[in-house]
Amino acid sequence: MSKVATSACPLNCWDSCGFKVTIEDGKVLKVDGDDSHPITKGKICGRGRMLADRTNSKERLLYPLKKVNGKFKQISWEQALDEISTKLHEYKEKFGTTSILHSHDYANSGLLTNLDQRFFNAYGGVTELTGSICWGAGIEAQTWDFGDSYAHSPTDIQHSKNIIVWGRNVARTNMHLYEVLQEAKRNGANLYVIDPIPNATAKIAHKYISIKPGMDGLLAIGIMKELFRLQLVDNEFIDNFTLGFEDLEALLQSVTLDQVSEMTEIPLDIITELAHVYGDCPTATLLGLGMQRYDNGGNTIRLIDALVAVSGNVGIPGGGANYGNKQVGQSFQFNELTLPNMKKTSRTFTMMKQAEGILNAIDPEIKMIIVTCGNPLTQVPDTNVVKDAFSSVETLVVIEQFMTDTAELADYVLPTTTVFEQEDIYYASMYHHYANYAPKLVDPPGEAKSDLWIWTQLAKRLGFGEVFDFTREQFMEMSIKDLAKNGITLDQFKKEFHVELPVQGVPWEDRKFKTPSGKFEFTSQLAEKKGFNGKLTASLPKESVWNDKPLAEKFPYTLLTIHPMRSNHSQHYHLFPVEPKVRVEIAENLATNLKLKENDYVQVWNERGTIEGYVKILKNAHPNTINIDEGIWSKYGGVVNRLTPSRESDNGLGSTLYDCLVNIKLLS
Ligand SMILES: Nc1nc2c(c(=O)[nH]1)N[C@H]1C(S)=C(S)[C@@H](COP(=O)(O)OP(=O)(O)OC[C@H]3O[C@@H](n4cnc5c(=O)[nH]c(N)nc54)[C@H](O)[C@@H]3O)O[C@H]1N2
Ligand SMILES: Nc1nc2c(c(=O)[nH]1)N[C@H]1C(S)=C(S)[C@@H](COP(=O)(O)OP(=O)(O)OC[C@H]3O[C@@H](n4cnc5c(=O)[nH]c(N)nc54)[C@H](O)[C@@H]3O)O[C@H]1N2
Ligand code: SF4
Ligand SMILES: [Mo]
Repeated sequence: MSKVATSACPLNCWDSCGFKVTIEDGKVLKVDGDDSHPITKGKICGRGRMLADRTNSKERLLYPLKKVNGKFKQISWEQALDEISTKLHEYKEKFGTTSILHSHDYANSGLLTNLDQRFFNAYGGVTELTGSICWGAGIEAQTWDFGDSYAHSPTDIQHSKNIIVWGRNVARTNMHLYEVLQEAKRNGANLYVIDPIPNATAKIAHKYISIKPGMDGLLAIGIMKELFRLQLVDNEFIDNFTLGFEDLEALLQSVTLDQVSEMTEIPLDIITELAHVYGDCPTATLLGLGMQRYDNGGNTIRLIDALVAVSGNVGIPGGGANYGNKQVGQSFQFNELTLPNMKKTSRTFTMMKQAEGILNAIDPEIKMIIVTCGNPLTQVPDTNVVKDAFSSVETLVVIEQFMTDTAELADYVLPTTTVFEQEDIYYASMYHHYANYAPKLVDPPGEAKSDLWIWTQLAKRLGFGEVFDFTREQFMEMSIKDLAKNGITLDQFKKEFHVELPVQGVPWEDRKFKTPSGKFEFTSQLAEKKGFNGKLTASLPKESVWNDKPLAEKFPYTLLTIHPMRSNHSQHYHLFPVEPKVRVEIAENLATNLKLKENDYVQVWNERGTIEGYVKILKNAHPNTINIDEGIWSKYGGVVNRLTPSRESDNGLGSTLYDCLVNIKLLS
């Protein structure tokens, strides 16, 4: 007899879907959408469905493994935990706790996943990662401008007259927004897509605007110039609720419209048209993460924020500079969960430069790395250096479900559970404001254990077992404690499975911003306090003809490495029925100029590395642009991050993954 249970998607994604999971004989048979979820409404993507295959896969890690003479050998949990805790104890005694690096990303959006931080804090504080490869620059940009990064609720978009999807690959990465866009179109809204690649969302847009990668800030400058010329700005908002307008004005005067058009490679009339669109409020701007993965990424998002502000689209229904929605995560009690006060010492490396951090660390050197919820060997830029770094330490421990590129390098691999094998509450601070409860549905295979069980066992052996002397239920209670004043309880989560969090649907409606001045800041006081120049600039990508001509002559094409359709980063490729291949997607002008045909085998390279793959011609993609989807494992020929730079963006310790010049040639 099969039964259907309610669950939730744990993947790092905009949508945070509700699931219905069919279970038979203690096994997950299939994963479908939960019709009753108010936002995701019964629809899920293939990555969500494939979580059944991930859970049942024969390739699951089932036992603790230890590398002996270069080969993995199965060991007992007892041995693994004893040996790892002994090392943690010895390293602490000899070199101090910061000789341990905790390398992680956000592969699981469960609240209790954060308990890894609780472990490392109680241990005394380790070397931690700061910043974010994912969205760091944009979050910092919005923090400088508004005081935080808040988005409008998904339903608010039905108030928009115009919608600009700016560097977000909605149909692929944020599927429920795609449906909302179609509905808004049916209700009469006009849809514009600005992107170097004419993605599936561009196909349903009234207008697709092809832009040279990394030039969006300049485009925003051009649109603002036209808004002022056409007198379509909101003077009341500028006069009463903003700071630093004179600096913005001076910047707008320093660039001509012809320069904007020439450098963004967008015709003048389109810039004017976009000014009319922004002036015709309410216009919603839906920002993606693509255009902030450049050296000038933070400034880009700030210029678009400024455009949204001067056009009067801040704090009104149907408007907004919608990027992250940090109000969602702010609903939970992370301090109680992670106990930052227990940390006695700490050191930080940035996520981007973790490899350099490891290789250059002195006093103490990094002796041990523990990896959770991340696969740095495929996902962190400049893979060749990452590999050197992760190979250089005495002890590498990876907590994983599968033998990933990172796990392959490990000294100890500890098998962990999937979403259906443990209870948790899931949320995403990206799009909607519902958190989802997922109970434990099946037993884990082999000896796989939850991450929490592993921390609990290690904590006991290290003498701080009491810090983990709570049940999952108690930890969940702890994380939602503050929501009690809104009448939200764990019982409600367990009964209803998705709970609406008390956040604002139209942020900044009261025109009270969380910046130091309380205003929207064109010139950021917070930035200045942190030692940056708080003014907006007309900065350009680093790997560009303007900033590095010799490099641009040697490597004339921009390489994007956007998120794959059917995999969440590196998590699904190995489950595809047909083995994945590296697809090198090229703009048509490259095919013509270099005489490349569909399926030709090519090499793409720069000074950091090289990759080979099969040509796919991208019709209407911006000239001189190449894309190779990120996430493919090295065994399938992938790891495109061998080519990407590990520089940090202009603010927020974000990434510069797409600020990457390459060359390409036909092989054989
Ligand atoms: N299928 C799938 N969905 C996912 C994920 C996944 O791996 N697979 N990952 C999830 C995660 S962690 C994240 S962070 C989100 C990311 O979600 P998105 O922000 O939608 O995804 P990205 O792949 O980062 O790229 C977004 C778009 O930016 C465009 N772009 C690149 N450079 C520029 C530029 O200079 N200017 C402009 N205007 N556009 C540019 C790309 O062409 C692409 O269409 O997706 C989430 N959803
Ligand atoms: N070139 C390029 N690189 C990129 C990007 C890009 O656009 N281009 N995007 C960047 C972005 S936006 C992001 S968010 C990062 C994502 O980077 P990662 O989060 O490192 O990527 P994932 O492939 O999701 O790998 C996470 C690993 O965590 C494991 N895992 C899943 N659930 C759990 C769990 O509950 N416990 C434990 N211990 N492990 C678990 C999975 O098996 C998987 O191997 O990649 C970044 N890298
Ligand atoms: S990956 Fe995203 S869209 Fe797909 S099921 Fe999970 S939350 Fe939903
Ligand atoms: Mo991400």
